[in-house]
Amino acid sequence: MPLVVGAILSGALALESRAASLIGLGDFDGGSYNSRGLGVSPDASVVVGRGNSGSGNVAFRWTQARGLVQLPTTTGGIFPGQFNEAYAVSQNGGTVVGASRSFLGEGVLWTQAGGTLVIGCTLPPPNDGGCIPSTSTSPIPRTISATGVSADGSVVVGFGGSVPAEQGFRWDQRSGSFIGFAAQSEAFGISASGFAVVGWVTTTHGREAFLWTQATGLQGLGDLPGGNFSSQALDVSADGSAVVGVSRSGRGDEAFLWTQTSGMMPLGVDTEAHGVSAQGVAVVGVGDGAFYWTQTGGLEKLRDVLAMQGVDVSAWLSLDVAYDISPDGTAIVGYGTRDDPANGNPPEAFLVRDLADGDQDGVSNATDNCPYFATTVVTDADSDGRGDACECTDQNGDGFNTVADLVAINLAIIDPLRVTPLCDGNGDGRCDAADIMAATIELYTPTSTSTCPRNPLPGV
Ligand SMILES: [Ca+2]
Ligand SMILES: [Ca+2]
Ligand SMILES: [Ca+2]
Ligand SMILES: [Ca+2]
Repeated sequence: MPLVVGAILSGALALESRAASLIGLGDFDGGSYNSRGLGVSPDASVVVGRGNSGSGNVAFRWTQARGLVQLPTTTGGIFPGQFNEAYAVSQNGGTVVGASRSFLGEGVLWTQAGGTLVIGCTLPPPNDGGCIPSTSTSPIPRTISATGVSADGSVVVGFGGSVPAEQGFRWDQRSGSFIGFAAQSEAFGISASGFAVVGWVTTTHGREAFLWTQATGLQGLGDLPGGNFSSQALDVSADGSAVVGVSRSGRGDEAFLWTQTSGMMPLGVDTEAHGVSAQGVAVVGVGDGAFYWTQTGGLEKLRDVLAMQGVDVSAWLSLDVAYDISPDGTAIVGYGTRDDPANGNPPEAFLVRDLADGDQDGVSNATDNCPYFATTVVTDADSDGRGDACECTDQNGDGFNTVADLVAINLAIIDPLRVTPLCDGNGDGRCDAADIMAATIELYTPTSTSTCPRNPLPGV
């Protein structure tokens, strides 16, 4: 009998979500103790950011197995005052982007296979250290920060040049296409498929947050009512539908959440939003410490949310800033203050994992087969692990990816009234011929490669 009971228990446990946890990522030996987590991969297995070693400020890539690993600098060494930071990481954790500012100042793209690729320096080959040559009318400036990367690692956004002549850019390695946004602009975020980019541009009013897509071009997002005109977008959701950042209102600077349907919404006085999960369900940033915002819960202290979920937060005096949240809303990174008076209560990078019900739909993480879309529907007609409600390219809505969907997508291209949220199978925000290709790949290699706003990442 005990064996039977044990079997039932382990079966039940397998269906339960793992409890939320809060992990300190430590710092390198030597130097001051000061690290921060700036970006997290969708499955929370890789965190990137910066720490401090005996040689100075260094960029890191963290995994559970290897801990903090220092990323190479563009100069090979580190010298006092040098600035190295890793900002974002691709879906499989293999591509990291950031800045490594020597006296020249270069953007960096680190890949596990290809090593370090320096973006934007201007020395001619062969002394260019692997610099990306300028291939368009808008030359890649020398001083660059690479701030965001698409899920497959192929499209990089950031900004180059120095104030006040900085310029935001989007660089597509596949096509070589380099787009420089308006003069005096910066780009900070990119959607999973790379079709949407956010940042800010300088207008006659002042700084204005923008959303750029291949279909619509540059769209100003306005600003919060009251106060001076000022807004900056700092992140876009993986599906491209929600933008967050900071704007000036009549009450001061406030974090905002923007969506096409609701426009720009203030989240609280003296806050700044740095990250947003798919479809704008959860927003993280900094206010009076790291905050966590949801439609239902409003603005909350991240530390309180974790404590409510039973996480032991006693080793931390405070969680100070949250910089990124995973598309499914279950992982958050940033830095906090350790309760360690003997060592001066140092700041340290943290990773929150397995936050309960990341997409806030009442379905536990373990049983949620549409983790990027809030729905209580969990039927999965074709048993591929992806729920019917987020079965991208299932344009006819029967839960299966079949030839009938190729026909249905064709009809939707001709008659836009027929377009469903599942038509956009390549996740570029449009229902067109490219989605027939995505549907065909899904049909013949059924590994859930298609993407759409309800499931913006392939293969999951
Ligand atoms: Ca869900
Ligand atoms: Ca399915
Ligand atoms: Ca179908
Ligand atoms: Ca599409």
